[in-house]
Amino acid sequence: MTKQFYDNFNDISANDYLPREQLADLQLQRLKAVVKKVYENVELFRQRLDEKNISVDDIKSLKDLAKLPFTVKTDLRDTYPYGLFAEPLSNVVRLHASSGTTGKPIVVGYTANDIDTWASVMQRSFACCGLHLNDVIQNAYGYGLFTGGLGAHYGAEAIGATVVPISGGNTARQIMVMKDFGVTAICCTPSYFCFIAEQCEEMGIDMKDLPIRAGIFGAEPWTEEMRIQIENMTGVKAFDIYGLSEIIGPGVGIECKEQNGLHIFEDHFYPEIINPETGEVLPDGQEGELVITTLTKEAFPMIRYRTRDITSIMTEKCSCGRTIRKIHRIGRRSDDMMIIRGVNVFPSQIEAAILAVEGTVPHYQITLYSDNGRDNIQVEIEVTPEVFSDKVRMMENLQHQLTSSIEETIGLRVKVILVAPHTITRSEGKAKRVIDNRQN
Ligand code: DLL
Repeated sequence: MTKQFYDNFNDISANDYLPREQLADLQLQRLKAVVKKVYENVELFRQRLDEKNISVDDIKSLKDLAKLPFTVKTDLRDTYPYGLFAEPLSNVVRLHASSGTTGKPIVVGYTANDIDTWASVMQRSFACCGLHLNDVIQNAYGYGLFTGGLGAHYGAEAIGATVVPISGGNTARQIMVMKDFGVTAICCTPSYFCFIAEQCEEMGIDMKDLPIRAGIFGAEPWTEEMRIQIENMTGVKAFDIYGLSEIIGPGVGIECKEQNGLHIFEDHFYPEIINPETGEVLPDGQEGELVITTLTKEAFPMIRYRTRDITSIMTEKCSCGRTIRKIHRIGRRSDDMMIIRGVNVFPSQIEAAILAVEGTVPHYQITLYSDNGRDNIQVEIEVTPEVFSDKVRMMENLQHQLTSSIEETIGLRVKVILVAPHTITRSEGKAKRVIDNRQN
């Protein structure tokens, strides 16, 4: 299968470069087919379309998509586990699940064709950031119900690269493998990569001396400041990859060599940006909630899925030549927002403010607490061993700079605590940046 995919590679990636009208024709044709499929096979979608008195014949242009109802996360929970599947389980060859914060996970299914589609968008993702069959890809996304591991695995094989399926964790072994196997690219969360880089440094290994040249980082929000730190520290070019289980897993979008916005594989995933309050579709360039419709999924098609991820569709053409549109990096989710004394704050703003200050390392923990009924933010920030010496003046100075940097960014004065190296819990997957200790 691997070789065959690689031979077909030009055909598969051709959809990255279609003239826009041709892409729109393809999208419309696929949209009609997917709406027909969900109407015929998924009770919830049929009920909702009937309630709105909409039939497949009402979809005459891509604009008509706006007539269709949204799908939200609770729809997936309410129909747990298989209620939104559009294929019988006998046609489903794989299940994945996303744990979420409370209760039951959401379960997603794939037919054999869906697995091929996924491998193909991941293959296009790797190609987009310059990987090819000579690469040795260390896949440190978790294998299992999480989509990261197997999603990246199939794509890496499809491109003909050599895959090291190491999964997350066991950082010392990750470093040994990276060094001994001649790894040229790594896939993991950006926070886990920071941990690996730190361990490397402590073992006296300079990543800049190793052949590793690219990192495919995603599954959690991260900032431009984090990219700069990673690239400067390790010499690894850091690419942002986006995806979510409900749509397919990783491979919904990725950065190209420009590293400025993520191309969405629009022939499979139709993006819209809406005003999260009113549901109104916003024009390209305006920020809002990303809504995605899958155009080709068989087992688990999604119509207008509200991702809660906040971004905008970029209006400028990309110099890489791809015609598929780009979104700005996802810095926040609508449900990430902390409201502190009436001010809206996102964790990514705090990360950007910390990393903008020279001498910081990307390990921090945000804690919300209440003090006499008033909400407050505490940010523990690790400092380098050099700073965490007995030079009290240096520490005081840094603490002051960090407090000001955060205050300038979010408009609130927070409690900054500088902590010793290795105090903050490291993540091997998605980092938990915020702990909420407020009494309700
Ligand atoms: O995290 C899929 C994935 C795996 C993406 C590996 C990239 C790499 P879920 O666990 O369902 O799926 O979580 C999806 O994670 O709605 C975003 O809020 C967030 N997310 C994913 N990628 C990014 C990114 C996988 N590059 C949720 N930047 C999404 C910011 C991201 N947030």
